[in-house]
Amino acid sequence: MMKLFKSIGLMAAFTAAAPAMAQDALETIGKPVDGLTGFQPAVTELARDLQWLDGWLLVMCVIISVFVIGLIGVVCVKYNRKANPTPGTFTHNTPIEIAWTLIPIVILLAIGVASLPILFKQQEIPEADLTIKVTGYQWYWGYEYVDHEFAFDSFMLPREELEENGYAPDEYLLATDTAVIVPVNKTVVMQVTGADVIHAWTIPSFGVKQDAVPGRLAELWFKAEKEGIYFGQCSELCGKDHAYMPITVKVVSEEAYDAWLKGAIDEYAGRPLDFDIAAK
Ligand SMILES: [Cu+2]
Repeated sequence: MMKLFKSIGLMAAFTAAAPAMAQDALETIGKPVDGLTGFQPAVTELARDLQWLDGWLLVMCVIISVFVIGLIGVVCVKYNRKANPTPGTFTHNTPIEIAWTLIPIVILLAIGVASLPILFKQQEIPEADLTIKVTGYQWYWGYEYVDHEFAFDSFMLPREELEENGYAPDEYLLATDTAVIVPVNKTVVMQVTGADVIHAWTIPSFGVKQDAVPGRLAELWFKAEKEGIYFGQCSELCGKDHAYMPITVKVVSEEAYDAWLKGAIDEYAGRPLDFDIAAK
């Protein structure tokens, strides 16, 4: 009974505010924070993988850099004109040549073995629970929930409209009037294209970024594991308002998603919800 009341309440709340859903209890997770460096929190397996890969590559870079700088130091000290007045005249050293051929091969293998499976995981698109087509325009994003045949556009909110839409003042340049709403722990496939010039769709916390190229339909996928609000920004220079076409994604519970979907279908005119996304 409690559950019924809860879902009726949720439905009412989400239906009333379908186009610009209020924040409710959703936590803002994926956004840039002043003064911080590093990655935004990872909420998908893809993002965790690529952040791990970044760490692994950093380890390799540090080892190589320390080694090379150390060698330069040794040469400067030991083989300067004062310390070594008569330079050697030999041109070959077989052991060293074997070493500087084999060691880079091992390094490249260590990088390749670590990175290729991660790349393939991103590029091999799994079966979708939900498919959304996103189109980049100068200068906003259009979203089409292809399973439900409705679509809406998403524009950046001006500073003075942030508060009424439930966003904090520092979310200017990130928050949009409509958000992409997706259910938590579901595989979402985004079909990405551009209408005029090349844009790029990204959500850093999901570990996804894809160029939106006119005339091509690229795909990316993610499975967000944490409810919350996530932001991204167009990531391919696309003209004068490139900086003003951000991306807002809200990852919500399945009940909240279903409730939003009903409202959104009414609002944006599509066929009625005639299937259960959980059963798909
Ligand atoms: Cu752009």
